[in-house]
Amino acid sequence: MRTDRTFTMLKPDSVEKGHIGAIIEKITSAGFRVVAMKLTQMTTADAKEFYAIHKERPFFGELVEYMTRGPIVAAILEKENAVEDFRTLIGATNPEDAAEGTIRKLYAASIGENAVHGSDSDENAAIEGAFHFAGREMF
Ligand code: DAT
Ligand code: MG
Repeated sequence: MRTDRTFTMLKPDSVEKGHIGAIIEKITSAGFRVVAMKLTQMTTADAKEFYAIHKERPFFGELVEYMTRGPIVAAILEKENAVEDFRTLIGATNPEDAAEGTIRKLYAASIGENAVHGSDSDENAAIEGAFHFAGREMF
């Protein structure tokens, strides 16, 4: 069996609204194993680097403001087909388009404040996990 990893963040709105426990319950119930997890806060420089691919987009400033306004839960998750299955579990970027039962449908307020991040490829999962965690923090 192939075992893969993905990277997630429970974004500031999820932490502010007290949704950490409910969202982690959905993630572990869906078969993901927690490899690494912590409460942390991104600096402006961190958020600009993490989301550098979006730097020319009109929403970039708002995205950086939002992602740095309070703590996040960062985590690395393991499961067969982790990247794709986690994207399915969180739902579409815009919660209005997200399928029933997905994390964004349940907990996201808007496309800008959409509750959770999920890596979009195995390559980015490795880059994003290493951005937030040292090797000794992965189990
Ligand atoms: P995803 O997080 O589903 O991978 P993305 O990589 O296209 O989506 O965008 C990263 C984040 O940027 C997204 O989670 C929320 C924000 N964002 C994307 N499109 C947006 C838009 N049209 N207006 C405001 N924020 C947006
Ligand atoms: Mg993305």
